Amino acid sequence: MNKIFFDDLAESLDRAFLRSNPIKQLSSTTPLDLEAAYHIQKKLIKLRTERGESLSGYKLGFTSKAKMEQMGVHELIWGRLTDNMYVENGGNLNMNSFIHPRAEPEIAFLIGKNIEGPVTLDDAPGYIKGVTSAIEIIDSRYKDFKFSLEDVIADNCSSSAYVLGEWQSAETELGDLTMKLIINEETVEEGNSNAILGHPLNSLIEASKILPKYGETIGEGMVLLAGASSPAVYLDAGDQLRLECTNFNDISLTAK
Ligand code: OOG
Ligand code: MG
Repeated sequence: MNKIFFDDLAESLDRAFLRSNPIKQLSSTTPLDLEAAYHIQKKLIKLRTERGESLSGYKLGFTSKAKMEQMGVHELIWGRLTDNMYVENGGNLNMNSFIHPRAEPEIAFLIGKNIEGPVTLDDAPGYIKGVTSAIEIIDSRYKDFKFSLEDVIADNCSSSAYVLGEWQSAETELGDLTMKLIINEETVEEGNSNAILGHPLNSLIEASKILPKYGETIGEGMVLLAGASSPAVYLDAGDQLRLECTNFNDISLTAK
């Protein structure tokens, strides 16, 4: 693998992010494999941490059929979250900092103990300090929000912002929750939390198997996003966004 060449590709994705100006898919000119794609993602996040951001957690993507079908990618992917991506519940999303942002409903875990290897369903509660519903804002740095599996991994799985509800006890039931995404008082997507790998807890189990293989620890205090239960929805300036999820208080966000 030509690391210097792939580092340059990370820089072009970073520029697209900084200028809110999309680029052509990397795969349209460069053959990429998974190793190269995750290498580019790592470098992309390094560029951000060198500017002062810090790693705040991880996310899984394509953990539901609805998302796989919407984007035409059928494999589980993972990306990194930074503190700069966090937006407070009830806050504003500055649309100028994005290219073509979309919102999607998620479940989030607050990690209570370092995850450094596979965790079983029985052990999982010992690693979870809290759970909540969440809204993820994804934004592709590629034109028309189109990409291959490798492109989207390189682009940090379209991660761009996340809003968390109030953390609740790790014992809160996460299965079979109705998750309604409401924009300007109209329900635009309604999903069920079991669409996420059968049960959102399975996302934590999958993350515990995959991330340590890449040398990543899902550290105590970090956030893990389980992946969306229904397709993502484009946002426009002025949109009032709300997530209603069984067992959790509503979350809201205004696109400015
Ligand atoms: C990739 C990110 C997928 C999810 O929850 O499935 C994702 C994308 O759809 O652009 O975050
Ligand atoms: Mg997501």
